[in-house]
Amino acid sequence: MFGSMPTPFLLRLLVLFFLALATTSGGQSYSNITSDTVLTAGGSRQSWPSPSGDFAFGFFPADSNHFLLAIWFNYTSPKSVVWSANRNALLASGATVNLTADGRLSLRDENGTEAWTTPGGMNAVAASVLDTGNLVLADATGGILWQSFEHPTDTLLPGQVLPVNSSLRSQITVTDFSEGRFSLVAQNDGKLVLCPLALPIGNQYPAYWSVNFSGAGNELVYNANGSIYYSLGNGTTVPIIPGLNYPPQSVYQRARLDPDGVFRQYVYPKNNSTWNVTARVPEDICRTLVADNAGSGVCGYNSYCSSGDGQSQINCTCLPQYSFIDPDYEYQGCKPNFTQTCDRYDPNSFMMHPVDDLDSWYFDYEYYGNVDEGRCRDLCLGDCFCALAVYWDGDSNSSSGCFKKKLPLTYGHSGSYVNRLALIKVPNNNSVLAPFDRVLERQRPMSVAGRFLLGSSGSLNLILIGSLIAVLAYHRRNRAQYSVGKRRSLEELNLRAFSYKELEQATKEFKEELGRGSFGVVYKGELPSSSGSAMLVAVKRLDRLRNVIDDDGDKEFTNEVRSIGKTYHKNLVRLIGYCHEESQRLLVYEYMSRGSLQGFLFGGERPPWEQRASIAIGIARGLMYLHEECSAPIIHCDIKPQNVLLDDNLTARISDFGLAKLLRTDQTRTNTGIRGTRGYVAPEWFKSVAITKKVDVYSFGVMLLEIVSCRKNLEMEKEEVGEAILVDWAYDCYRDGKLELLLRDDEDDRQRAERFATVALWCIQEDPALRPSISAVVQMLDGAIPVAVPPDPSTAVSSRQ
Ligand SMILES: *[C@@H]1O[C@H](CO)[C@@H](O)[C@H](O)[C@H]1NC(C)=O
Ligand SMILES: *[C@@H]1O[C@H](CO)[C@@H](O)[C@H](O)[C@H]1NC(C)=O
Ligand SMILES: *[C@@H]1O[C@H](CO)[C@@H](O)[C@H](O)[C@H]1NC(C)=O
Ligand SMILES: *[C@@H]1O[C@H](CO)[C@@H](O)[C@H](O)[C@H]1NC(C)=O
Ligand SMILES: *[C@@H]1O[C@H](CO)[C@@H](O)[C@H](O)[C@H]1NC(C)=O
Ligand SMILES: *[C@@H]1O[C@H](CO)[C@@H](O)[C@H](O)[C@H]1NC(C)=O
Ligand SMILES: *[C@@H]1O[C@H](CO)[C@@H](O)[C@H](O)[C@H]1NC(C)=O
Ligand SMILES: *[C@@H]1O[C@H](CO)[C@@H](O)[C@H](O)[C@H]1NC(C)=O
Ligand SMILES: *[C@@H]1O[C@H](CO)[C@@H](O)[C@H](O)[C@H]1NC(C)=O
Ligand SMILES: *[C@@H]1O[C@H](CO)[C@@H](O)[C@H](O)[C@H]1NC(C)=O
Ligand SMILES: *[C@@H]1O[C@H](CO)[C@@H](O)[C@H](O)[C@H]1NC(C)=O
Ligand SMILES: CC(=O)N[C@H]1CO[C@H](CO)[C@@H](O)[C@@H]1O
Repeated sequence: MFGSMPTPFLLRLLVLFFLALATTSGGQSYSNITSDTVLTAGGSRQSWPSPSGDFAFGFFPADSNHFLLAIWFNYTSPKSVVWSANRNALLASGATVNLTADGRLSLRDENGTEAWTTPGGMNAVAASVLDTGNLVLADATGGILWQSFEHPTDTLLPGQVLPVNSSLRSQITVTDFSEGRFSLVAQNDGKLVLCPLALPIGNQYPAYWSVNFSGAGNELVYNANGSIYYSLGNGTTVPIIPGLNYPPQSVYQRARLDPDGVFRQYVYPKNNSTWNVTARVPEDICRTLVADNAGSGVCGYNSYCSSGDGQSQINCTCLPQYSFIDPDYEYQGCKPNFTQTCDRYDPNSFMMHPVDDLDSWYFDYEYYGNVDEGRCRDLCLGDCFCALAVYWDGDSNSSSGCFKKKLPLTYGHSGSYVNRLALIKVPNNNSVLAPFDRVLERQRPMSVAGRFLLGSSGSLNLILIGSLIAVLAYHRRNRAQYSVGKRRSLEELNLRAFSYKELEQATKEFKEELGRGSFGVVYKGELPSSSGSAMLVAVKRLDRLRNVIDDDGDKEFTNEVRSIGKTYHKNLVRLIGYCHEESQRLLVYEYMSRGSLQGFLFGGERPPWEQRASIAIGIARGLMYLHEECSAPIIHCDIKPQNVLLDDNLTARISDFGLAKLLRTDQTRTNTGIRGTRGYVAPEWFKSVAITKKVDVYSFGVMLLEIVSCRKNLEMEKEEVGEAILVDWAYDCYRDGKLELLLRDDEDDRQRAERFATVALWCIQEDPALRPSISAVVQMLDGAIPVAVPPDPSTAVSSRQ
């Protein structure tokens, strides 16, 4: 806030401010937006101009139906946003902004819920956007109470200052305004740093560029003549960007921390041209941003960075035969579109694709000196772990060398300065792709996605979310292939297509919420039926699918609904119908009166063993149907008690299957379901091994332990350290012959309870090859086949690998 700023800063700001005001707008008072004016997104009055019209403030169309409350250059082409209030949560048309009676600028969504506001207690009487691009709130005497210049997003304008403890944050991609991966921070210790951030948490990695002066009162200043400098508290200035070769009045200018982590200054001559880059920091981010254990680099994994002429954003390119996981979010990296496994590895199926001047940092695992290029190529080709070799010629100072590298590739960079030859392993013909694709049709393992993410350290959530996205992106493609030539209409499957209106009525305008999952909110509804009695339903509103709304997404939705609709089993929640209208996507399911297994197990008293046992078997049967019996096998990917519902008869019904494929990149930032799922996730998500149906077996095993013990898989408040993690404790109990600690009072059927616990220990083997298939699980639970003594889940390794 203004009042808390150090005095010299306040003075400087005021001086800059009044100078700018005097030169551009003749010192008038700011009276444009008063308390009786309302701007409406999509309405007739959406924005206000600055006096000269150079800037506008109001609702900026961020995409076809979403708006950003923003300030932008209104004469440039394209119009460039310089500040925004709601970059992480765009609003739909009908949103409003006005100056409230108590003097706040208040942004409300289309339902009138406040989405953003300036602080209360200021009693501003007017707001105005100035010709500097600054939005100010003023009191009756013209005194400034609040200004957007003090709350920058990713852009600085002439006259603007970045004081201690403030920062710029880049947007995530050129087209997506939400908070991205880089920050320019004027640190409290006096340094000015550019840092990468670990998404989605946003914690700061080490700086890749910095101005190292300690001391108080340092700040970054953008002078009206176009120079940008770091002003030290003792009066010294450290130049960062020198200034323009243009008369300042003839150009628009701005400096922005771009999505690729480069702080660039742009000018736009007013005689209508384009934004040109005049200076940038750092000079070449592909060479500068390197740090061990700090993410993938500017570009994502398995991708490489090149800076081009410096005018545009840096360029990320996938390795040959690799493709972007999501072309709209290139930073998420690339996946190989082939597999390489050590199981029956055949070097003759591969070749080495040479790319000049390409290298990557880290993940070297073998080095050979004094070898020639041919030898380097053969060393990688013969090694089933090797994804890439980097070779360089010797010279008078050093000998030639060869590095073997494994996936994922990090900090890939390319440019004439590199002087190394990358040899990339790719399939040499269709011999690898063809059988693989056939396998995909039958069982769809997700090996590629799993292997490109190595979860050595760092944020578990990040990796988890990343892998999920990778898997789903991959999965999605397979589904598309799968359904070619199977064009059947949804109606043929007895699925009912509802209109949005019908569902709105059925749910009484989405009044009663039944729960929230990773895909959206579930509401209770009541459908009129021909017999006169009403039928209860659960209506799931898929609200996290913003990006899916395009042609591709439409087809995808239809495909997924079709595949879900084809499933029919007494242990699955049945899909009754769907709604697919404009941007609305809803699914209508049978209503499950007894809620979720989560509530059943942990909601109160320990339920009787008999009920729990039949629920466990029911879930296993439902899963067996998904994996092995339905026409298009489905890996659930998110088996957990919240996703198992119970009907009137306490029959277990698996829900949310088949939905994983609809999940898209929006999830990276908005998903909260993932976190809750953590304890159920199989370890191979974090390793470079294939992701198969066995991930569901693992999750089922964790849940089975919860069912037999009636406790959650993580109980951090447990006094005994050894008991906090159920899967570890369960094995300890088993090994020590003390399963009664786990099973407690289930005396009457102790033998069966112990068998269930033992089956669970097989399911949670870290090595997926040791886990039984779900059909074997069903047989063991039924007592049809004996259960062997399980090895320690965390140490055993199968002999097959
Ligand atoms: C805003 O105020 C200025 C100065 O009072 C005036 O010239 C301009 O027309 C006003 N803009 C609008 C949209 O009323
Ligand atoms: C911005 O420019 C457009 C023309 O490109 C114009 O229609 C609109 O009125 C301007 N907005 C403001 C707030 O002046
Ligand atoms: C501003 O908008 C809010 C919500 O739309 C409304 O309650 C309030 O009365 C408006 N303020 C003025 C001064 O019109
Ligand atoms: C506004 O209300 C409608 C109807 O209840 C709802 O669909 C929509 O999601 C709400 N909008 C926001 C931004 O909450
Ligand atoms: C910056 O933030 C730190 C920690 O919050 C605080 O101790 C310090 O006083 C702040 N410095 C300034 C100049 O506001
Ligand atoms: C600033 O200090 C960091 C280490 O603290 C160093 O890596 C960096 O090169 C320094 N930057 C400059 C411009 O001296
Ligand atoms: C201000 O501080 C910087 C770094 O501490 C130093 O290099 C510079 O000489 C100082 N300037 C003055 C005028 O004392
Ligand atoms: C711009 O202004 C700054 C500070 O007044 C000054 O140091 C710099 O030399 C000026 N640059 C140009 C190109 O005029
Ligand atoms: C902007 O860049 C383009 C291409 O790099 C160049 O042709 C043009 O002259 C530049 N314009 C200005 C005003 O510098
Ligand atoms: C990006 O790099 C690729 C490969 O080096 C090149 O084909 C492409 O033209 C580059 N694109 C741009 C915009 O520089
Ligand atoms: C594999 O990637 C290449 C691009 O490197 C692409 O041309 C090819 O079509 C892809 N193959 C498959 C099966 O997706
Ligand atoms: C010199 C020139 O062509 N100026 C035009 C630039 O564009 C704005 C609006 O886009 C026009 O109003 C100017 O006349």
